[in-house]
Amino acid sequence: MNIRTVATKPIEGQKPGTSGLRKKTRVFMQPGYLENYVQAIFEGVGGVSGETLVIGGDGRFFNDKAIQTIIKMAVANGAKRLIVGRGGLFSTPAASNVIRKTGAFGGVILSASHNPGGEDGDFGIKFNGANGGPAPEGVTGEIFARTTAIMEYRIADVSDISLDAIGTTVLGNTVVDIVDPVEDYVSLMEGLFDFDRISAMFKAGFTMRFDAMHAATGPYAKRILEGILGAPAGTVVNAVPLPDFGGGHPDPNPIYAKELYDLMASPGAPDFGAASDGDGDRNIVLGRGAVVTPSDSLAMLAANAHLAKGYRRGLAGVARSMPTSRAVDRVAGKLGIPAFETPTGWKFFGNLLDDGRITLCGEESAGTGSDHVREKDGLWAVLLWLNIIAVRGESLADIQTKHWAEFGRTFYTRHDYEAVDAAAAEALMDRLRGLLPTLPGQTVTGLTVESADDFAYTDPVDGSVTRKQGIRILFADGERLVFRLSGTGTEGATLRVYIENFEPDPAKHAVDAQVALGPVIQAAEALAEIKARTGRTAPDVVT
Ligand code: VG1
Ligand code: CO
Repeated sequence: MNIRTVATKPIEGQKPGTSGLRKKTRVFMQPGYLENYVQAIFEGVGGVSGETLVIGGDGRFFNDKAIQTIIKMAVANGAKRLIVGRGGLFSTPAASNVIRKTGAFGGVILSASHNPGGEDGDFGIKFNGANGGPAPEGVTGEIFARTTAIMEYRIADVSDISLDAIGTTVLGNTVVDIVDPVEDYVSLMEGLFDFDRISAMFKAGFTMRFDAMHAATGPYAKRILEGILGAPAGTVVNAVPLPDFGGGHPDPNPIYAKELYDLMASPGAPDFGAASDGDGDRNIVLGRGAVVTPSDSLAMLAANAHLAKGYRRGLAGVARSMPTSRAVDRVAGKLGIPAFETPTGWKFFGNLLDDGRITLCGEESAGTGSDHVREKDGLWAVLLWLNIIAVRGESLADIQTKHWAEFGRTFYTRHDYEAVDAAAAEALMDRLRGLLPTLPGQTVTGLTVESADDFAYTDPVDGSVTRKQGIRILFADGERLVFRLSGTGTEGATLRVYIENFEPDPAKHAVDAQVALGPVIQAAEALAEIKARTGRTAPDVVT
């Protein structure tokens, strides 16, 4: 077998963001671009010679071609064993599980998550380490450093291997195993949840719709919900992963999963609705006539997790990303367990999970997970919800109303301004940063600022410090505003404004969040001058 060393040169713009490297698919398809980054990964993680790697992605356009290239490069870089999901598919949480279960050195996961796919869409790649989680900052920094100095990459001259049949191929010194991507994940879920109780609930007539959005979760949801738990055929819709996600945008938000939201608000709504994103790590859950924010979902899961067999002993602690609402903190307070606040991005939960300090964690962006893997896990969250509903015998709407009555309601919304001029967005953030010292004590559209800072995080396990993670403004009456720029967008900049207010009085809970948060939304505009500085009159996406 011939191994080629190909001369190359550093390519600009390969700095990893919140979740690996994300670019337009056509950028990744440029000759040598993917190869450059993959070589930088292999070197940045200290070499893969003699190691086992898990490889798979969400099935989007270019997934199959990229996997062939990565296999050939892993062979050329001396990998001992490659575990590849059949068809090149792995949901992100399933890949995390396989890395952990097989004791692999790490994995290469191909996905741009909830971003649209296709030749004109987005593509992404990231490295997960031996714990199954996204590489921490130190490692992504090393990888980036390699991209700025790389002069050559290595690739084996072998023909493509078939990804469609389960089996083993030997390429030089490397064993390539094509495996069923669903099997191990199913047994993990069986160990965590009371499948008999959930199937009894379906048998008794409980109805649900799961929208897989033509993305990675389809085969997992079909096998577990319909195949094992006995939900009627047709419960899982859009279950076949497609390279362009059926032309849709695999983001389970009210805009892109509108059909599901409309169904759940209609008279013919099933008992429960759920959807996941492109790579299967996000989830959204809906009740008949009830919308649940991801922040509230995290809080309610924390309050009820002990009802499922895998969490019967209770939780060691919980964590949320800084912009996630503080609803879960109130649950932790009542349970007497620690609550951690981390920067945005799942990699920051890794040390807390590995060290046993937390059991459950989540983000406002529709991500919830636990110590069972090192990624957020969409289907896991749906199964935990089903388990809780089966045990409590109550509707999601009732569980939510009771939760708010017990803990108070944290009204929450996120306003996104997408594809904003990057310089204008940076200038807006810089100006806010400059204002920070002057804000405490000031009154903004009737709200008094209590404190204001640019969030910095010191990892309690390894002491590493991460700065500039978002502008955080707390007001005297429990309102909070957070401003940050997205690290996953591929066009211009995306400004995210996170808006929240706590309301203890149950008599004031049955109000639309946009209405309840009106004054805080006004304060955001007054402080950041979003309209004037971005030229936008309204957010592109409201969640
Ligand atoms: C967004 C979310 C963040 C999430 C990240 C990856 O990042 O806000 O919470 O961790 O996407 O999600 P940003 O930087 O655009 O705000 V996904 O489902 O990659 O895996
Ligand atoms: Co995702």
